[in-house]
Amino acid sequence: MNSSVIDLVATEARFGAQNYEPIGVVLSRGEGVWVWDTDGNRYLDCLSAYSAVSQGHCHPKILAAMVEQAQRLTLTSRAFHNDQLALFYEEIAALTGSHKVLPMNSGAEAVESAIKSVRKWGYEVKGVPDGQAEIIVCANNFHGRTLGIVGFSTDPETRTHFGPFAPGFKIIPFGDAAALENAITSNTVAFLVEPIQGEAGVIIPPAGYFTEVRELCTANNVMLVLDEIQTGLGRTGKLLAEQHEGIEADVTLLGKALSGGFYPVSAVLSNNEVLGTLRPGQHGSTFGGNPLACAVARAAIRVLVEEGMIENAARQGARFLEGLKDIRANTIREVRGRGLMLAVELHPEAGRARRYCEALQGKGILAKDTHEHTIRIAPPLVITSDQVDWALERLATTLTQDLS
Ligand code: IF1
Repeated sequence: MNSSVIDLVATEARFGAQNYEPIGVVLSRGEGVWVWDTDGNRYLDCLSAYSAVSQGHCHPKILAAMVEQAQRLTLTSRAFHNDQLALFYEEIAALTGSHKVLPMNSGAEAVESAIKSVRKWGYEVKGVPDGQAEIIVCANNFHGRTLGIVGFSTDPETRTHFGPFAPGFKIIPFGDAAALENAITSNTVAFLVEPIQGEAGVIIPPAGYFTEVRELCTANNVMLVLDEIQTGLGRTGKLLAEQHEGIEADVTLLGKALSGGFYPVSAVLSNNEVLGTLRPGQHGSTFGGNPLACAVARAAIRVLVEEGMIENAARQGARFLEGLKDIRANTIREVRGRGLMLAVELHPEAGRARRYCEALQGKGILAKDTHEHTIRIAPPLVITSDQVDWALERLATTLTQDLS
């Protein structure tokens, strides 16, 4: 790194809360699957900002939509109507088969809004006694960083010394339908779960799990809330990860790629019952549903569908997964994935996954480790076969090294 870049890193260290430990690269430009650092070195982005840049960096059509809207009207608050919100509602509802939409900003805000909505539905429609609503979640979940959400996290890193926490949540193992059945009571209002656990290391549940989950939720009048903030919008090779399971959630959460990485946009999508319980003044957000967010999200959804990114994710994801499975390396314990949501889990004795990510950086690939021994691989959904092969070559070289 040159001196000015070192100054940037030093300034971050001096002024910034140190809640991240970034890989040693300072990025200054992005286009498609590629990003460049301040020295002009090019990297293939295998993180996509945790699946928020699924459409590729700086997608020109999303940029154009953002610029056009930003020059006209950015924020009005929901005290007044604007000419983008209804169009966003219509397009996202048609795409996902939803009846009601609640626009928010961050993924965590969508999760918190869903928790509030299903509790309200529980009290006012299901008839759960006030203050006794229970929501079931899974161990090793990741749904965001707010106090309410980390209160039901099982990861000490995300919850230690942030208490006290809100009650009303039960934790069960992921992938175990019997555990869900045993946890449901007459006060259960919802089961909140990721279709594939991302942060936990791309954990895919057993075949048939979500079919049983859907049946149990329906039979017990429990709302199935699928957090598709990371798995949704093409990441797993289908528009929504639930489609791999042949089920439909009662409430679906979207974020990240909903804006193609240009702007924080999230949404709670539901049937009429759940979001229909909200009345004026009972929930809100300064920026939620603003015209700039809606214009960006409309463009992000449009290019995702019109440019065949979802089908490409399925095709290139299968190629990537097969290529990773073909790598013969003693360091690899397991390769997992669906679409372009992939992970390489290393044997503990191979050393920290971060060391391999640092070695990959030297070969022109940016990837992120999770939970010590797993390397996440999630490139933008616009990746080509040649780029997948280019990445596989470098991954094979790196993973056959012993960096313990
Ligand atoms: C960080 C993790 C990924 C999410 C799911 C809700 C949210 C996220 C399934 C909240 C956000 C981000 C948060 C970011 C890193 C990243 C992450 F490592 F933290 F867990 F992707 F796996 N549901 N995930 O994955 O959305 O409020 O962030 O918009 O906090 O370090 P958000």
